[in-house]
Amino acid sequence: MNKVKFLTAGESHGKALVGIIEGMPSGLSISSRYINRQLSRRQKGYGRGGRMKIEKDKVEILSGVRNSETIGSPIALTIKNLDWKNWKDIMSVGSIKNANKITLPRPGHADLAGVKKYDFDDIRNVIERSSARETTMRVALASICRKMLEELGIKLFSHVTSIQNIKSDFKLSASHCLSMLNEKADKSPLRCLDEYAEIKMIDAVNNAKENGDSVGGQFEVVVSGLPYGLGSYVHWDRKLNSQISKMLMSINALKSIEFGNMDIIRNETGSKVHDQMKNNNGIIERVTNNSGGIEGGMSNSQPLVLKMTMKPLSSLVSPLNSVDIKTNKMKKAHTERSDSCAVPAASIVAENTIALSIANAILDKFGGDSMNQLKNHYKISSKF
Ligand code: EPS
Repeated sequence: MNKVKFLTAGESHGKALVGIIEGMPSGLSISSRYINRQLSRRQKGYGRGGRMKIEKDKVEILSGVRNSETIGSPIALTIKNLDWKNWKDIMSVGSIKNANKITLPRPGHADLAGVKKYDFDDIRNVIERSSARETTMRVALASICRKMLEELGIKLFSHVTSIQNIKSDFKLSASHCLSMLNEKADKSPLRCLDEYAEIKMIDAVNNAKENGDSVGGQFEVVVSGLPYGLGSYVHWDRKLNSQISKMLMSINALKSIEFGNMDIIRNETGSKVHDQMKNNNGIIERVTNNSGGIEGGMSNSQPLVLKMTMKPLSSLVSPLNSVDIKTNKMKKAHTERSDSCAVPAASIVAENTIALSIANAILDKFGGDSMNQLKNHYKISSKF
């Protein structure tokens, strides 16, 4: 079942991030340039704070790749944290003299539950690993799966659909070219394809920033070119939507995931919701795609469409009320440099991270230790 396994490590302001992925077939062409492209897409987005001016995320491939191709062994990656030079003392692996302990938990963050869980008296220990910096390595690992999917003709796309309460009017249709849309979204400040809504969204980000506040929002992820039958209707944990949900809901600050056209699913009767079929020269086609490409826990060869909601980030320049974990006195929460909006970055994280789930489901169904074997199995079986 779990063909693709991965692990990430590294603190936000530590020396480096590291990651290992295993289960990838041999013979997949991959380069640090390809991975770096996804890393640089993740770093963009209006509303990012000072940190992204410091970091220039670049991966080093340590193992599992030879002569520009995977060789079937675990692939190990590392990405330096350039900001580490400013944090060497605070993040020292050796003993730290005069540690300035953080004792005022930020509401909404992992701080309070984290210190209680691990018996810490310094919230810094929680801040470092609960930071979304971890998603940098996740994107790097996932981009290797993305490359595998691309070689099978599977494409990934995402765009921001709302910031705070401002909604994009852009509606995706079957005639859209996803690669072109991705390029367009990459060039826009908030990855939004409705330029009029985006102006208001930017105002909302500016307003939040001026007030020491933050904004969340929603984004859509689309995967096209999927065959029938990824996932399962037989076992709960093999359903494609459950595998994807588990993977994507682990992204920092994400609060909801919805598959398909929820405006219709929530508000209409069954006869309007379910996607009717037609025979187009022996090929079964659908009139609509309200199901978002998943029926009964399996891909149904329609584009997979899902939406996710990100909460406003909880590191606030104008902090909320908190209680000191050392003295029990009520005070304002700890303030930490942060982003006022990270929805565009989260959309890139989800767009790449979903490749880990889809690659896993592909390898589970079609199998193969090399790309040649996988492509042969895929060519024969994905027709049916
Ligand atoms: C983050 C806080 C900010 C973000 C960071 C996630 O970092 P810092 O505390 O160093 O200013 O910039 O995101 C990244 C470093 C990144 O690579 O996305 C947090 O609290 O989660």
